[in-house]
Amino acid sequence: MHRLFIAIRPPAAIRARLLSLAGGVEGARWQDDEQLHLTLRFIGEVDRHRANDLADLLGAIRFTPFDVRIEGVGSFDRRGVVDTLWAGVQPREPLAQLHRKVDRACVRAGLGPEGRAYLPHITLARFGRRGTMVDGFLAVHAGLSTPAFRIDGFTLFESRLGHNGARYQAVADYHGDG
Ligand code: 3AM
Repeated sequence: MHRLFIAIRPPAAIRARLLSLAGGVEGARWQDDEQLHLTLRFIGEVDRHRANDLADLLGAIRFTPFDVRIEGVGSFDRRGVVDTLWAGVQPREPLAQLHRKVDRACVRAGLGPEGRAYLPHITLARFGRRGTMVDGFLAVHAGLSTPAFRIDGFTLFESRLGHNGARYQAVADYHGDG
């Protein structure tokens, strides 16, 4: 079985900016350079046969490249405890459109439809069960903003558990038109 997800790797300069935010939050496990990504769709465990079908369907997706930028920061909670810090991405609509195309490919490959609302983000840090206070971080970086960068493709990744959290390995790259 393979644990898969579909994501976009931001360019190195953007990743460097995001890495520079690390620090000063108790209990945070900051993502390293290789882990930074913008998820389009989480897939989960699939067998090789279904993964191959999905890879073919992803190859048929057409989209026009578009520009986005990092804007602001936020957090996700699980049962009232903060478990993720992230950087926001704007504008959201072209990413949501691409997400819908990827989601249709997943459904055609026999996977379940997306279960959650799609909020484009790049995870910066995760927390253990006890969570932490992130208000200071959110206030300091509320105005975070980067230059625009182009989204002209996406990648199918396999997630493997390593010593310092999940390691992500690119399985296949897909490119937009133009
Ligand atoms: O882009 P981020 O870091 O937010 O949290 C996991 C990560 O998202 C998410 O998939 C991305 C690559 O691992 N993920 C992991 N398990 C998940 C699940 N059961 C999940 N997303 C939804 N449902």
